[in-house]
Amino acid sequence: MPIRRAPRLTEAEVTDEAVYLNRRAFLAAAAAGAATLALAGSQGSAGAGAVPSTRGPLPALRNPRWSTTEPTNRLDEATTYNNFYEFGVDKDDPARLGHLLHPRPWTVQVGGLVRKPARFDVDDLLKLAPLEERIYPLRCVEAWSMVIPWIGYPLSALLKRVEPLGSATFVAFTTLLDPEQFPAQKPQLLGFAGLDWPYAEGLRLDEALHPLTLLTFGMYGQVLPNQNGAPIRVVIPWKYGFKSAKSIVRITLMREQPKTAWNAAAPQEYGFYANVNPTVDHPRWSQATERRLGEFRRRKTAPFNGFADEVAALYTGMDLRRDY
Ligand SMILES: Nc1nc2c(c(=O)[nH]1)N[C@H]1C(S)=C(S)[C@@H](COP(=O)(O)O)O[C@H]1N2
Ligand SMILES: [Mo]
Repeated sequence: MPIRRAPRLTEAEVTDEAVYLNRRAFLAAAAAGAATLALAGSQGSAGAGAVPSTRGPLPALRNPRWSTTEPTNRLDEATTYNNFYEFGVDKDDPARLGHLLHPRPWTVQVGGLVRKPARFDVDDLLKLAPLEERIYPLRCVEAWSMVIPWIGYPLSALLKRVEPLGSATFVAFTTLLDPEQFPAQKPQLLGFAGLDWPYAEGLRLDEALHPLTLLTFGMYGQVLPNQNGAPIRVVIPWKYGFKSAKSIVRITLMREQPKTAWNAAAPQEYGFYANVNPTVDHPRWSQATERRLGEFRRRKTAPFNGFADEVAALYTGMDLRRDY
């Protein structure tokens, strides 16, 4: 019988543990007279030659075919309550430390099992296909949710450009690895023994090619804020939020199912598929309901986060209780 690695953490559990560890690290650093924890504001600007496209308007027409009609959350809700563990495990860490990330210049390498591997400058990627606005609910595995107007275009436009080989079955996404920009990637100071960096996520190729899967550059009519995954992320609205990797530097087409960050950390808590499913509970909490930010009463969680008509056919013949 194969030996299974014991679960090391859960997304909610690690929060408390990592905060504890961080405070301990802080006290140790303070005792040693190290002032290095004052990360905020310690870095200069990107300099005179910086491309000024890291903030400001990003116009796009709404695509109602692939949008929910639910009311959107406020911008400040979507930019101050975030999961982005590279900045820390508290919900306000990404907003507090997001300025450390420099989203320009930025290149994305697209390769693996493709006929035309390429490195793209993110400003060229922005022009690869027409930008659309998509209103999607974001359902975190922690059982909270919000509705966000994203801006981007289907990931399929980019994947088709590099011409996947017939042997490609999965797509892996890799987030930037740089402890200077992502303070929690510094193991000695703010790290926690949970996720292996860089953050990794993945999809089956047919999921990645689905028109709902959005290569995302903006939200609320603006360029993506750093805490939401600037300059480029994916959004997969029928899956739990952790599948939607932020600040991507590499997209790799593969034959085998890629190793993904949360699944590797706690496989029985975070499946590879991670389809929003109210009938499959997280081992330690129910997924039947969720807390929409700004609402008082919990609401029911919808199968595939409300997109069952669009995506259920991707999973015909699969046991979604086993392949959770
Ligand atoms: N690189 C990276 N991507 C990530 C995460 C992360 O910690 N690191 N957190 C995920 C989780 S758990 C969620 S719920 C969403 C949150 O996206 P938002 O902050 O834009 O709402 O980002 C996902 N993408
Ligand atoms: Mo999440």
